Amino acid sequence: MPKILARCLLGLATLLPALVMATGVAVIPEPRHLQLEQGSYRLDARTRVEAPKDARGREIAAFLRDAIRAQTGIAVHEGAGAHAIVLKLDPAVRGDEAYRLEVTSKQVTVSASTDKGLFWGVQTLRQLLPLEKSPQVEVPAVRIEDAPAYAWRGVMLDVSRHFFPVSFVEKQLDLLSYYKINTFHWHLTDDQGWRIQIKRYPKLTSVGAWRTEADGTRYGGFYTQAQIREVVDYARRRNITVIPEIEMPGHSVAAIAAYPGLSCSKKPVAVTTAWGVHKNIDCVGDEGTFTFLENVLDEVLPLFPSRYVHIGGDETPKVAWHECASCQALMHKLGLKDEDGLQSYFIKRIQRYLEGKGKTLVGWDEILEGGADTQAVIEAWRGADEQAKALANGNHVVVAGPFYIDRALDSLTVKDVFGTDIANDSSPDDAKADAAVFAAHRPQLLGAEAPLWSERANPYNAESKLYPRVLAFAENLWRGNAHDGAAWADFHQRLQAHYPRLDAWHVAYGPEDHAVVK
Ligand code: TNX
Repeated sequence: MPKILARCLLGLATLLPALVMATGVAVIPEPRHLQLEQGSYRLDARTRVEAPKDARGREIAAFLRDAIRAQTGIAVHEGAGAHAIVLKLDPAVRGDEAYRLEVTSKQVTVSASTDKGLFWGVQTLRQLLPLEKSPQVEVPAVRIEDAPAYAWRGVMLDVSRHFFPVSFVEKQLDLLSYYKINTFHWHLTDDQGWRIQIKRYPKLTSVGAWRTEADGTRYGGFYTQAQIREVVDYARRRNITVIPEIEMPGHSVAAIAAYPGLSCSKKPVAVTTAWGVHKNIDCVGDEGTFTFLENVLDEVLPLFPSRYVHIGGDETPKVAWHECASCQALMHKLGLKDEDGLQSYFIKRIQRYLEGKGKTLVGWDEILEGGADTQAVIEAWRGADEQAKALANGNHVVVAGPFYIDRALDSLTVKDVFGTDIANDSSPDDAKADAAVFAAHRPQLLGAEAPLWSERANPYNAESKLYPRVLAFAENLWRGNAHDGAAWADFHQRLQAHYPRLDAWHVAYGPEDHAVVK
């Protein structure tokens, strides 16, 4: 049975709620307040888009006009007048990303106190437009007041284990932005490939971006700095901040393959094809390592306006440092008691360097080992204990662990992603102790990220892992409340209305989990 037909039958069987059926209003993430009104707005060639006259205002208006044209075929022009779509800055709409959207039979108004809010209002408006090519379409009359619960709503893409071309990345940015994801974490380096051009160290890409697979084929790729700039700007236009990740001191085999002097042994190695954790890491006892990394960061930072820079810091076995004379000498000189202390020294030194350039360091939760500076943002991936530790230490935290969308669809269901409440510890064991910490440190919780690690993901199957789970993730973070059964049923109904949109964009989304399809 064709997928579409199966879905229709399923939809009928479970009875779409009256709202979705009658009006076609199915916004994801669900707005905080949505009031359906009588009537509709007729959008046709007479429609004009009026926007703030500054550069960003015009850009947002142009984005909306392009989107309307792509979806309906209607060419709307810039300009004022009766029957317009008006985008306006209004300080009364409080909140960094908040917006108000009013659709009446006479006019559409998007108001916000920031460009960000205006843009999200536009994205909601796009979801209200019917998916039909026609010289005139009806937009249902609504009144929406909306704002997100969490400021950091991110998706991470690992482009090292498998490489993803710019066209793929940009298509995902379109989709993520449609669902109000505002952060794209770009995992640009790892053991199996270095993917960002660094002009001072050309071997990082001539050597580090390529590996020889078991069957003898050469696999790899990288982005030039011009391509990186293009993607960062593409994201900016869609309200998405791109955060680069340059892994250190672990997950660095590709860099060491290019420049063996980075390691403690200084021995030549190949870019690895083996997944997992590698013992060959950047040498902390060699000043040259810091010179190298600072020079790399000097080229990376100007490409990314983001305040945040991710330096990895995960899965760093310290045997190489244990066996290295200069590392041990440094450890004693600094009065550190073990290699965890050395790691902490390493991370703090890089952090100071970044802070000197006005940046905030982000690292995986292993950077807590040996002690982390409170100004670092911790990305918690190993569980509630680490999340609690980071919060108790005073750090800002981004939660990743429950949202590993590289996992198989039956081990992390759409419903799991939807239902995880990052502000509460759901692990059964020591939940009580952590719950108190979670509650006491709630303001330090910035939000969450869904990482797509790519050992088993590539441009051909990645969309089936990302979607529809990203839609559930986006709603979880935008709404930020604990989700009961009714909320899930409601989301699931709205989700059905999004498949035709994803189809229209040729998104190769995956199936829902068994529990839902049954
Ligand atoms: C652990 S999560 C890693 C990654 C792997 C992932 C999945 C994290 C910070 N490190 O290097 O890709 O597991 O295998």
